[in-house]
Amino acid sequence: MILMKDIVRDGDPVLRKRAAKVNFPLSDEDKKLAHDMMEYLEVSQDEKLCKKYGLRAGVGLAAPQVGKSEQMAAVLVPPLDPDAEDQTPSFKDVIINPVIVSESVQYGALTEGEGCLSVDKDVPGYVPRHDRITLRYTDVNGEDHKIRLKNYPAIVCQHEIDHLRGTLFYDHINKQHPFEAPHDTILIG
Ligand code: N9Y
Ligand code: NI
Repeated sequence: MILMKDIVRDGDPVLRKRAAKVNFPLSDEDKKLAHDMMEYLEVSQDEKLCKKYGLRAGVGLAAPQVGKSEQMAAVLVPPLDPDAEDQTPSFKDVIINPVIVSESVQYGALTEGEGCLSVDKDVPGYVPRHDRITLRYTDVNGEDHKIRLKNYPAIVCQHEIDHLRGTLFYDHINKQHPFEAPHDTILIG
């Protein structure tokens, strides 16, 4: 099981490298990596298990964050309404070789800014991203997907894809005016 000690921290060059494309069919090692990354998210989102294992709850985890420079990330976005009957996640999959094939002109940013499991310090400020994206990726079974995402799930996937390109969330924050976003940025969450 992936624990906090396994998560690579800012300063490690692996977080600044471009990750390599993943080949199919997946090797047993890549299958295990995909499984372990999703397991981390599931365990971390269970309040009791999160405490028990001393984790930080997360909605995404990219392979470079566990020291593997490969284009793979697990995403587990909880349902929008925590009290709804249907507790199906808004988005759940391991995205492999993901590519954003189109993006809205409209920007979006999380009201609270962003954090990262690989960044221990708080870096306040808006992280302007595209509000809507069309994403192409392959899943662990080798099946191709082309999906549209908006708002929070779109923000999460862009944060993960950034990890695969060597970018960290604070790279996007305006250094002089952290809470100034490009004109017409909608605030999310
Ligand atoms: C994990 C990040 C990814 C998200 C950050 C902003 C958009 C994607 C992550 C650090 C601490 C908080 C945590 C988080 C959460 C939110 C809702 C429900 C449950 C991947 N990462 N977080 N960032 N947790 N948990 O670095 O999940 O937002 O690359
Ligand atoms: Ni991150």
